[in-house]
Order: sequence, then C-alpha cells, then structure tokens
Amino acid sequence: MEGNLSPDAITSNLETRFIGQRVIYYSRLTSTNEVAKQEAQAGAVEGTVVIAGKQTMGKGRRKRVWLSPKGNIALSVILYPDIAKLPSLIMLASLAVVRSIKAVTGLVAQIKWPNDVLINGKKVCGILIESNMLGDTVDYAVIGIGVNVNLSPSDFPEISSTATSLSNELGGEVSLLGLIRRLLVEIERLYLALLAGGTIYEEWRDGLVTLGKEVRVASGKTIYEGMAESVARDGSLLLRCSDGSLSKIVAGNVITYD
Ligand code: BT5
Repeated sequence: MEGNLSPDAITSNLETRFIGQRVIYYSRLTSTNEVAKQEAQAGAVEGTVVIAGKQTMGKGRRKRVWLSPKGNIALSVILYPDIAKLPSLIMLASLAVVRSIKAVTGLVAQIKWPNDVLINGKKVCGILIESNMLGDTVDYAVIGIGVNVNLSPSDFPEISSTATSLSNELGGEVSLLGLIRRLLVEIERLYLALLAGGTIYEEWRDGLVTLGKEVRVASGKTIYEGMAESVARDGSLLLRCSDGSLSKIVAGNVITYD
C-alpha cells in the first residue's frame, strides 16, 4: 500500500487550489513537523505538505512521543495565516480529520479537547500545531497530523489500551492514499472558509466529546477539576469548578471521569 504513496499519486487531480499541490514525501523521517518548519523558514509555498511513510521521532505535545510506524498517516501542512486565525487551526485540523474519516470509512469519530480524535473512546489521531511569530505577525504555522490507519494497537504496549486505528475498528485495511487525499481537500475547505471570515467554531464545539462531563485537567503544573461546561471561541475550555467559579483553560490534558 505504501508503494502508492508518491507525491504524484497524492497530487494527481487533487481537488484543491493550494493545499497539497506541493508534496514532499520521505519513506522515513524523524518528524514531519520538524522538516515542515525548516521548509517554512526557507519560504515554502503555502499549502506545502510534508509526508512520511514512517517517523522515527514523531512528536506529541510537551516532548511526548508519537508512535508513527508504517501504515499510519504522518503529515504536516505549512500555512501562513494571520494571527487572528491561529486559534482556529486546531479546530480546523480535528474537523478535517473527523470529516475525512467519515467520508472514507463511514466511521464516526469524536473530538476530545483540545487535540485528540477518538473512535469508541480511543485515540485514533493526534494533532500538533507549531507556529513561529515575528513580533505580532505569524511567520508560519505548521499543522501536524498523525492518524492510526493500518496499525495494530496490540503491537504497541505503550498505547494498546488507549489507542485504536481505522483498520482495527473496521477489521480491514484502509487506503492511506485515499484518506490523505480526502484530508487535504477537507483541510483546504475549512481553511478557505476561515479566510472568508466564516467560523468553524460551532461544528468543532458540537463535535467535542468532552463537554458536559466531569473532568480533571492538567494544565502546566495546575490541576483543575469540574464540569467541562463549554469552549470559548479561542478554543479554551471553560470549566465549572465545585465552588461555582469558571476557569478558562488554554491548554491541557483531560481525564474524563464518566
Ligand atoms: C499528540 O500529542 O497527540 C500530537 C501528536 C501529533 C503527531 C503528528 S504526526 C505528524 C506530525 N509530526 C510530528 O512529529 N508530530 C505530528 P499529545 O496530546 O501530547 O499525545 C501524546 C500521547 O499520545 C503519548 O504520550 C501517548 O500516550 C499517546 N500516543 C503516542 N502515539 C500514539 C498513537 N500512534 N496513537 C494513539 N496514541 C498515541
């Protein structure tokens, strides 16, 4: 299946204007985000995509490891948005993943605040957005997306109880190429909607599995506990604590109780 993963196969008749019109493919790479950042610094055209057949040093948030063996999607998209659009990129990425999983496999995925996509409560995708600022302007943003496509979670004890893959859910292999191409189309649709002043906040909020649940959130060194009441338009989680106060949490890890 990986034999089909050439830049030409990905870009051929791809129905996008700029996302994925330039693809840089490596069969093996440390991290697509790292290479995408270098490409962006060197002035890569907007929409350039870096894809790896497998990553040897895939990154999660806060230096966590992202397992990225062959058969998975590991890609990074280079964008040059204005600063007001930055908080929406996490919404854009997770919605694009949910939409493309649905379109290609029929599976219904949900979003766990802030950056996980789950199927049946298990993580099928992780998203890492990195950006560089020059004063008040965005120098570049890189959206890194890792999807477990044809992975057998039981082969990876570190994640076997918390992760799933599309093949695991479907009981059969899924076309990597088909999913990548659809993902690029969905990313562009959502990005164009954002550029046109549209909002993708409502669709993202409505897809969140976290809301309405009692949660424990680790954010930096602080632990918050309470009811995940809502999310703000900038993507922050609004948590109703037991004393009635409302905490606005910009980034964190959620543990759900129910
Ligand atoms: C993430 O971090 O979920 C962001 C992952 C982003 C990966 C993409 S792949 C393309 C691009 N290039 C990169 O180098 N990175 C991006 P976080 O929320 O910190 O979650 C990390 C945690 O997820 C780990 O500590 C594990 O517990 C778990 N994990 C690791 N690999 C996994 C996998 N393949 N499937 C499910 N869970 C995994």
